[in-house]
Amino acid sequence: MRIFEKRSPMNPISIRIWKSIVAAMAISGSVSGYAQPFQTGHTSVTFNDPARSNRSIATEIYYPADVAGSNVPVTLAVQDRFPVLVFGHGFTMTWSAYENIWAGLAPQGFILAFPKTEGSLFPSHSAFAADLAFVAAQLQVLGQSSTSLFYQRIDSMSCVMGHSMGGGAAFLAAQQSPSIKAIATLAAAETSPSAINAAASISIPALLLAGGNDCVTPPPNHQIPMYNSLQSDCKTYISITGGSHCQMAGYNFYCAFGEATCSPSPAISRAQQHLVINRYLIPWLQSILKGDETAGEVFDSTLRVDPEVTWLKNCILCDQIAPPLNLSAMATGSNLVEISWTPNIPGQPVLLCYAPDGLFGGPTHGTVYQPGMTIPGGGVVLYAGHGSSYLHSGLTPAALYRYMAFSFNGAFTYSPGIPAETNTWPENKTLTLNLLLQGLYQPEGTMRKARNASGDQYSGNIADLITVEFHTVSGYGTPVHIIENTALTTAGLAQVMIPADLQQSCYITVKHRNSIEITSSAPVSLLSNEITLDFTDPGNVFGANLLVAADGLGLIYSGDVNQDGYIDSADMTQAENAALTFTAGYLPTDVNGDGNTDIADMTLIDNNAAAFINAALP
Ligand SMILES: [Ca+2]
Ligand SMILES: [Ca+2]
Repeated sequence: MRIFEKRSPMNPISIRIWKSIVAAMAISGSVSGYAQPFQTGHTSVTFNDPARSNRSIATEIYYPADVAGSNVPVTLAVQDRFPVLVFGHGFTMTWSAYENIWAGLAPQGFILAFPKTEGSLFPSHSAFAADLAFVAAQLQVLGQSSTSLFYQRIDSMSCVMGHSMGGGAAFLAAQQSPSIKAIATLAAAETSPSAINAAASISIPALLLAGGNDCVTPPPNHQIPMYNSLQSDCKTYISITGGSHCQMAGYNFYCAFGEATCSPSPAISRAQQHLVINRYLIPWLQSILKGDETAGEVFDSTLRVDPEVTWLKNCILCDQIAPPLNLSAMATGSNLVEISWTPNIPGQPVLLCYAPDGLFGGPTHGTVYQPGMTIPGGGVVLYAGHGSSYLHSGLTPAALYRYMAFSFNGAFTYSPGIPAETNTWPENKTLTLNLLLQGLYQPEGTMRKARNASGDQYSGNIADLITVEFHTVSGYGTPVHIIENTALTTAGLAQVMIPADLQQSCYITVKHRNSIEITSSAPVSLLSNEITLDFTDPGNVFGANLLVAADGLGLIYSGDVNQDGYIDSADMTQAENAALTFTAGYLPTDVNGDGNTDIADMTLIDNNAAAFINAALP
């Protein structure tokens, strides 16, 4: 979504705010409100373009240094790489007219290159544009060259700039070169081929400065059509009230001569116009090329109250690079995590990364990331786009997954990250038990269905319910996992799902509402995803504590009505009391599960009590 803003007339409050801003700038001693940490270094380089018959492009370069001078080292005070600004001069003008530009920008941490070609009365706009693009590319090459002054000091963010004819040529250069990430022009002139037409295929961030009193390239015929033609998601047009064409630069005889023959004349001084230019150029370049949020905020807030300009724009710099909101990661399965977020502003794209080790770096400004790419410092890109959620699939069960999301703008400037993390669900393992209850037992390995007063207590082939417990070797007393209300079929089968993170070997215990508790003869390994245990084999039951039926199958003793681990007179008393009142229903005292507590149940209890049956546990 684009945000369109238009300047509204200044009200008294705005004027008051403006006066306080100007006062603050005066106190800080800096036009832009920024400290100027660097001196300006200078060097001259001649580039040769083999694609154009080794065309020679003499270029003056200005850069941040620790001491001012020619061929001094790039500043060692910081190790930063600096964005490159390639600047095209105006018609018949030389680079030397633009000291206001390099003296304003190099101390702020930018490298400026001024190609000196096409200074004649009959310049080729397209050749000049090719020179701008070529010099931008060659600065990148110098950044890779260990013998260069600029070795490892050139940032990947390149911007084309220019004044008048050079401004028009900057549009042509940006159209040709996808490696150029931004364009900023001063009183850009329509060129041949048309810069206005070129703008229609340019979508990088753009800043167009114009003079309100420019009679050489009047804004309605030059910069405003360029602004309207641009396809950029973030473009700004600023008209300096009373500013002129030639006052964008230092004094130049030819430019001044041309300007003197038309009207209106400038209504502000050259020095005043230079102040306004740097007021916006510096924070805009800091925001767009370096991702400086504070600078973006200064740009937006200054523009909003500045009585010395009028403007058009379709974006907010400071909000463009705030992180997305409400990032959440939620496991929706043992191998699935759903990550969702709210864009900081509607439609703003988001870069989502994950890092198995939890170490995240940050994306490089200007870089277009695709899923699968790694960001410097850590993090694999999962998603880059305008959506608001992502399903991360194919994951490891019961594992911690960590995420970081960044917003980015049309120049691929990235916000700080916002983190989220979650654990995937454990993967369930299956435990299949085979067991038979004495009270419900029928020959040939089957059981009756337990009944209540009116019929079967449970539907289908469920005979009754049991509880399955997992006890560790070191401490049988407290189960580490309990699964209650597990269905036991009439065939004696019970199946439970156990979490994948239950890895240690455990005694597996079965409890039933009126049977003796049993457990496995030894701890059972839980490493397999499919575990089976046959509790009809006395060899698998601790203490071989089963009643072996005539058919050879082991049955779990029934009759522990009060579940104290013994079948004795206490159980008998409960059954007897229930029987005396002819109690019907699904009750613990109904040991044979026929829905009534009566003499048949008491007989079962009596026989087991006589045999001193009790639980055998580790
Ligand atoms: Ca008992
Ligand atoms: Ca009964």
